[in-house]
Amino acid sequence: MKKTVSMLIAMALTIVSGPVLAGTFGVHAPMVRMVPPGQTVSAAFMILHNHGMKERTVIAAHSDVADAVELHNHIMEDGMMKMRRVDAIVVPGHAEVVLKPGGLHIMLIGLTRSLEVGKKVTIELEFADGERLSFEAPVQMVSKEHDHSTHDH
Ligand SMILES: [Cu+2]
Repeated sequence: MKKTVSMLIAMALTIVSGPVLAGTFGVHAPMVRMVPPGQTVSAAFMILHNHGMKERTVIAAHSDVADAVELHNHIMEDGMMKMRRVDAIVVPGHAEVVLKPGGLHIMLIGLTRSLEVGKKVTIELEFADGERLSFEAPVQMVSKEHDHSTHDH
């Protein structure tokens, strides 16, 4: 019992003093959509996992692979799926938000280099509290048809 209590205290101390992002926020299975040479836009997908209790808000994303990087979502409008820029992606405490084709995604506009399968793209997430989280996302084939799958199910 005493051991458990001290362990809990140690854990609590780690959470408070340690790097917040590394400890409580994870990016899983990041990927960037492969696009043929000449195409100027692509998108990045991933799972954002908030292991902490506090809500985390992604307000921007950055990458040197594109001139502009925007947070996007797909919404239904007049019976049509449309892509829209969003100001933020909120990840509630102890929750996951999935960025996937047909849903939330990170839009890469004005590609500065070709995206060949297997290449890695560095992406940085910027949070509302000013923190930043950088990670590498491999370029992968993501089928276009998949874009509508979330809608059909
Ligand atoms: Cu988009």
